[in-house]
Amino acid sequence: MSQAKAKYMVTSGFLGSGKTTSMIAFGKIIDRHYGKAAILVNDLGADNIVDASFTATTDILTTQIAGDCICYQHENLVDKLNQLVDRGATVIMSDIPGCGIGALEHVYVQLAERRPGEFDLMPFTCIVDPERLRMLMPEAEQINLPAEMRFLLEAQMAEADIIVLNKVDLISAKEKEKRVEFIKATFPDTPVFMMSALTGEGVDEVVDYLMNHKAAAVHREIGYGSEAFIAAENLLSWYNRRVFFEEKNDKNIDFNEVVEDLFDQVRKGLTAGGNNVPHLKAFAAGEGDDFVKASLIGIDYDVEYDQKLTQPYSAISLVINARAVADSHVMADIVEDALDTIANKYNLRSRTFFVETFGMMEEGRGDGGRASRYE
Ligand SMILES: Nc1nc2c(ncn2[C@@H]2O[C@H](COP(=O)(O)OP(=O)(O)OP(=O)(O)O)[C@@H](O)[C@H]2O)c(=O)[nH]1
Ligand SMILES: [Mg+2]
Repeated sequence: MSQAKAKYMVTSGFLGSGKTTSMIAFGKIIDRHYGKAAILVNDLGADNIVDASFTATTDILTTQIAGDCICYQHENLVDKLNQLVDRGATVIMSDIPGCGIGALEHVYVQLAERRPGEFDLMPFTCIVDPERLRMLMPEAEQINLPAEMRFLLEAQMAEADIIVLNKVDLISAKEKEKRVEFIKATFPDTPVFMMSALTGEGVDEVVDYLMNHKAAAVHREIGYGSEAFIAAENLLSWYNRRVFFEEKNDKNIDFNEVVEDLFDQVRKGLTAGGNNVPHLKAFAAGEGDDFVKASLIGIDYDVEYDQKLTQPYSAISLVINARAVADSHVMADIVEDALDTIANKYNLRSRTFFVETFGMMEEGRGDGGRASRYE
C-alpha cells in the first residue's frame, strides 16, 4: 500500500500578524486530530532566528530554512519538506518572511508545475492583524507606518486562498464585524475566518477548513515587482544579533527586566527619529524549559511575552531580531545604543557572537555589484 501524500501549506501576512503563533496553534490541533504536524520556519537572516528558537520549544516537529525566502529556493524547499516527511510529518506548514508576498507564484505554482502530485497543497492562508488592517479601512487610520505598507497588506490578502482575521481577542464584537465586512467587501471571492491564535477561539474551524480544502495554485496578478512593491520593500530592514550577557560580579538578576528595558530603549530610539519596528523579537533560553520570548509589534504597543524566565541568572545568551521600517544603519545604531544603556544599568559584560543588518533592497548582500569582480 502506498503511503498517503504529505500535505503542505504556506501562511503569509504582515510582520507580527501572528503567523508563527498561528502555525503553532494549528500544529497542536493537527497533532491531536489529524496526523503529525511540522513547521518549517523561514527567514531572510542567516542565523539566530527567534521564531525558530521559539517554535522549537513546542512539541511540534520543526526545522528551518534561513538566509533567504523559500520563494527563491525550490530545490532546497522540496528537500526540507521531504526530510520532514522522512521524520514522520504528514502536515507541513511554513511561513514566508520579508514582504510576505509572492509565495503563490514562487511556491504554490512552482510546486504544482514542477512536482505535480508530490504534495497535497492546502489553502494558502493569509493571517491578518486587525490593528494593521485599520490602515486600509475607510478611516485609513494613522498607525505610524508609512503609506507604502498598504500595498503589502492588500497584496498579501489578494494572493491568498483564505484570509484569517487573527487576534480577535483584542477587539470588540462590533469591531470584529466591521473588519470582517471590510475584508469580504474587498475580496468577495475569498473565504474569511476569524480567530485568536493566542486563546484558541475559532482555530478549530480554520484547521478543519485547511484540512479539507485544496489550494487553487494558479497565478493571480498582485503587482509583484511593481513600483509600489519596490517602494514598500525599500523601507524595510532586517537586524539579527546574538549577544551573551554576563553580570560582572556573577550576581543573579532578572533577565526579563533586562529584555523589557532593552525594548523600551529601542522604542525610544525609534520614536525619536520617526521610525518604527513592525516586529522586534527576543529569545533567551534558561535552564531546562525555562525561556523568555518577547515581541513588540510597533512603537505604540506594549511588549508582549509568550513566556518569561521563571528564575534569575547571572548570564544569558540573547537573540534579538528586528524587522524595521528604518534605514538598516539607523536601526543598528539604535540597538547598539540600547544595548550599551542596559549593559551599564544592569552591570553587564556583553559579547556579540553574531550580528547582521541589511535593508531588503540593499546592494552588497551578496557577490556582485559595482565593486565586485563577481559581476
Ligand atoms: N492577543 C493576541 N496576540 C497574538 C495573537 N496571535 C499572535 N499574537 C501576538 O502577536 C505577536 C506577533 O506574533 P507572531 O506569531 O510572532 O507574528 P508573526 O506574523 O510570526 O511575526 P513575523 O514572523 O515577525 O512576521 C506576538 O507577541 C504574539 O504573541 C492573538 O491571536 N491574540
Ligand atoms: Mg513569525
